[in-house]
Amino acid sequence: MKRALISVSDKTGIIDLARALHEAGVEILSTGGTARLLSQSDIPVVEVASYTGFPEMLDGRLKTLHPRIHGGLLGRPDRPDHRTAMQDAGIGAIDLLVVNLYPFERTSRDAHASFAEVVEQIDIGGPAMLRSAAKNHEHVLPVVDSADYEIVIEALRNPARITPDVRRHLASKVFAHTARYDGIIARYLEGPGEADTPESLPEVLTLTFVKRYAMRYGENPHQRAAFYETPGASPASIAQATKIQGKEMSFNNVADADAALECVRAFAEPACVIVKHANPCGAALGETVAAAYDRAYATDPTSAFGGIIAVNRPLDEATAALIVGRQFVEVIVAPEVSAQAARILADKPGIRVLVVNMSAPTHTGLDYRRVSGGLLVQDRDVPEAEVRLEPVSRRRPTPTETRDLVFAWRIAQFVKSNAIVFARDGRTIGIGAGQMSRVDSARVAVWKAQEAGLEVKGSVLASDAFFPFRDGLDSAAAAGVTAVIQPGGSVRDAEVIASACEHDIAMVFTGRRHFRH
Ligand code: 93A
Repeated sequence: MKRALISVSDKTGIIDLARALHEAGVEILSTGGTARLLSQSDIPVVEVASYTGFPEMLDGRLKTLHPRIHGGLLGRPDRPDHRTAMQDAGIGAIDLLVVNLYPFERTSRDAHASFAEVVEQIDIGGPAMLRSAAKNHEHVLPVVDSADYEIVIEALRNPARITPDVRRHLASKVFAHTARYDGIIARYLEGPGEADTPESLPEVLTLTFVKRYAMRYGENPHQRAAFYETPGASPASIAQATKIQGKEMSFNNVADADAALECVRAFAEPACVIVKHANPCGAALGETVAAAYDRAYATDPTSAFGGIIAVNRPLDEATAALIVGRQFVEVIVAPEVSAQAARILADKPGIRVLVVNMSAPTHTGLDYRRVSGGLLVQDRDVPEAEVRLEPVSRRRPTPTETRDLVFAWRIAQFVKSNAIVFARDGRTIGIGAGQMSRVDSARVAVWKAQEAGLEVKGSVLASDAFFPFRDGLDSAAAAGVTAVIQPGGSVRDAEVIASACEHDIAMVFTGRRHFRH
């Protein structure tokens, strides 16, 4: 190793590496800020500007984009024609490249940074050099991660350690890194609102997800698993949640916490949603978070055991005390946790507590489901900002019924199909999930309400899809339901509406279906 180029924004560990290189007789080329730091540490460096004879200019946008640099990274010393061309042009080979990039991601998340400031953090020269070196990895060692400085120091002692596999690994890391970097920039520039039409979905889909952490196992212990993050994911997403205490998140924990988070953030009022096996098993609004939790829990205390609890207001002392005093809980999700609540939870160190920014816009974009040999892609089913309520029955819902209908509808969206939700006074009374027939879901919901000692009579009902026949409405009437919300759109809507009118049920159509599988 004769010549190295070092250009880093994050200067962690760089002095030790540069010193080791210098002591091994390696010439160090470096850009402005990095060169200054190394010189101050008495490590001799040659500034790239003096090496190329071309000054850094345009506010640093042009530092290393020069043939003497890229020729040195791309030229193949094993090829006589390359050697001659390089000699003729006065280009010397560079054997090691150490680069990390402008902190675009951090800056883009900084609420105080202007658009121009964020754009200025798009690194051009760094990725260009990294890609040149990684392409030519047989001859140039490309290092983008400070965790790999140790490999370089090892190589100085024992060059045989740098096997072709190590070189390929480092090159692969570079391309994964620059792909992620570009993905974050693309996301940022695209902005939050994606107005994709089915035709505008891409012909070829290349997805870049970055491993956030490995999990002990997947849905079941024999399945391997890891959590991958979308580059530039919304701060409101489960991927950006901060765990303030608790055991490792499991695969099912993440999936259920995501469902609970998405459901609870659909409400403007203080709300609590308890999720078990991907379905809400209780949900409620309340004057306070504690009241909302207490009422949500009452829907189905048996299922709430070992569940995931999400609230959309700061978790306070009263709620934390109520939860830990009463039930086993896997995960709590909240926008904030008060100091007193944190102290109470700390007594149960196993409980995973996630803090998520719930005021940031919910993420739209696409939804993916793997099927054998392919991928199903669709828009995410984002909750309606305003639920359309088209009255279709003779009797119109009262204001109280309307409030409960909208509440039940928002919950039904997050219940696996077929979904039936009974609700009253801003709380779920019974939830029927995941049955193959709508009538069975309704039966399950009635039965669960009875189990919990809650009165179905006088409640409202939400159905995630239309009633295909009037029998569904007839049995709702028999259970004592006073109002119904459903999408409408069945060929037998007239019969279903007739049933509602006969039973004096107030029925509204939303015009939108919420299947969830
Ligand atoms: O603005 S740039 O895209 N133009 C360049 O030519 C260039 N070359 C290296 N940024 C460029 N760099 C980046 O500068 C590196 O990727 C590194 O992050 C940073 C190091 O600058 P300094 O040594 O002045 O602190």
